[in-house]
Amino acid sequence: MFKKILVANRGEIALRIQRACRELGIKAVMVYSEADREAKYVKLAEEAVCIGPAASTLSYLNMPAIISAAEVTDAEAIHPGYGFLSENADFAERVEKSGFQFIGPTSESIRIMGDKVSAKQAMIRAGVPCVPGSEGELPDDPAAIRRIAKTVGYPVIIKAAGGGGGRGMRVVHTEAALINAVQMTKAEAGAAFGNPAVYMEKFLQNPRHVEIQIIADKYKNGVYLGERDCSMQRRHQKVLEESPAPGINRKLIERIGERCVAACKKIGYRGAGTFEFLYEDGEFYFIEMNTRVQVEHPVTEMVTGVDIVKTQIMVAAGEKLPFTQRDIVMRGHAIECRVNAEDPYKFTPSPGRITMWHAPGGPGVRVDSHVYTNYFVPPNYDSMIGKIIVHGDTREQAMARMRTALAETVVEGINTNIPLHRELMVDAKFMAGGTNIHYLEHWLEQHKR
Ligand code: MV4
Repeated sequence: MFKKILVANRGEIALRIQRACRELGIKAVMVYSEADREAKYVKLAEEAVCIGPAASTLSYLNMPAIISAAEVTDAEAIHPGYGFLSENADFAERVEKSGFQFIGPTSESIRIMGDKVSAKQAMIRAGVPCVPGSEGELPDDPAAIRRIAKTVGYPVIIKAAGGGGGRGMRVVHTEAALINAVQMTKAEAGAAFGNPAVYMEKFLQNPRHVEIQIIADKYKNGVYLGERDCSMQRRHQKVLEESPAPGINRKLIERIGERCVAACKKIGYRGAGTFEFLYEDGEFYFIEMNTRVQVEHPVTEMVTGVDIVKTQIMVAAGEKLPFTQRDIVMRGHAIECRVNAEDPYKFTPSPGRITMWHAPGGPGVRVDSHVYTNYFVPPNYDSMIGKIIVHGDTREQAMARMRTALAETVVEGINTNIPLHRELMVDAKFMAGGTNIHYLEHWLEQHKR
C-alpha cells in the first residue's frame, strides 16, 4: 500500500480523499491555491504545498506545479478527485511518466472514453446497449448524412466527439435543418475541443438520467455498485441524486450492470467508473462513461456500504478488489442534495464569508463538506460547498430524513440553494418518483419569483 498520496483537488472532495487516506494509514499531501490557504483540511494535513494563485489555470490545472509538489514531498500516488485534471489523459500520462501512480484508470482508458465516438464504439463491441445512431463519426458527404438521419429517424441529435456533459450538441427536427446543424456543430467543436468530429443519435425526448457505478482492479475483477438517478438537473448541473432509481426493474438493472462489468473486463478498465445511460420506456441507452470518482458517489456508498474512494486507492496500489458481485447488496434508499453557494432561484453565485454553519445530524445523515463557521467561500471555483446525504430503509424514510436534515441546516452570510431543496422534498411529483431530465427546469419555470 502507498505510504503517501498527493491530493490534487480542493473543497469537499479533497477532504473526502484525505479522510480515506487517514483510514488506510496513508499520509495525505494537500495542494492548495492562494485562495485556499486557510482551508481547514489544508491546516489539518500532515503536509501541504501551495501550487499557485487563485485562478484554477495557474493552480489546480497546473500540471508541472502538481507533479513538482509530488516530487518534493515524496508522494507515491496522485488522486485527482473530480473536475480539474481528473479526466485529462495527458495529465494521467505525465503522472505515470514521472514515476507516480495515477489513482484512476490508465491514460489510454481515459483517452478512449474522452472521445465519445471511440467510447461508444467500445461499448457497442462490448455489448452495452447504446442510443441508435451513426456508426462512428459522421461522413462529410451531405447525401450520406441525410441517409443516416433518415434511417435513425427524426428528431436526431448531433454531438461532438470531443464534447460530453452537455457541451457541443444540437437537436435537429427536420431534414431541411440537418446539414446546416451538422456544419455549425462541427465548427463549434473544432474551436472548443480542437476536434471537429461529430456523430448522430436518435434524440430521446423525455429520458431519465440513470448511471451505473462500477469499480475494477487490474486483475480483471469488477463489480457494479447499482445505479444512481441523476435526472434532477438544471443546465447539465445535477441538483440532487438518489439510489436506487425509483420504479426501475431490478432484473433490468442487473442485466445492464453485468454488461458494464463485462465491458470493463474487455477494455481492461481499472478503477472507479460510471456508465451514463438515458432511460426511456423501460430501456437503457449508453451515452458516455466518466472515468473519475463522481460528486454523487456517496449515495452509492450509503446503499452498498462500499467505500468507493478507499477502494479506488486500494486498486490503484495493485490490490485485488476486496469483494465480489455476490457480496454487493443494495439496502434501503439514499438521497443527496448538493449545497451550492448561489441564489436558490436565480442561480447567481454567492461567494463570501459564512458567518454561521450548522450541519444536520442524526441517524442516516451524512454531510460531506469542508466548510465551517467563518469559512470564506472563494469566488474562483465551482459554487458547491457541500453535500447532505441521507439513508433510510425506504425512499419515503430517506425523504423524511432529508426534510429534517434540511430543516436543521443553518447557513448564514451567503445565499444557498437549501430553500430550493426544501421545496423539492415536498413536491408531489418528485415524491412520487421517476421524474425526467426536464422536470426541474419546467418546475423552475412554473415557480418563478
Ligand atoms: C441525449 C439526450 C437525448 N437524446 N442524447 C446531455 C448531456 C450529455 N451527457 C448527453 N445529454 C443528452 N443526450 C440523446 N440521444 C438528452 C441529453 C440531455 C441530458 C442528458 C442527461 C442529463 C440531462 C440532460 C439535459 C438535457 C439533455
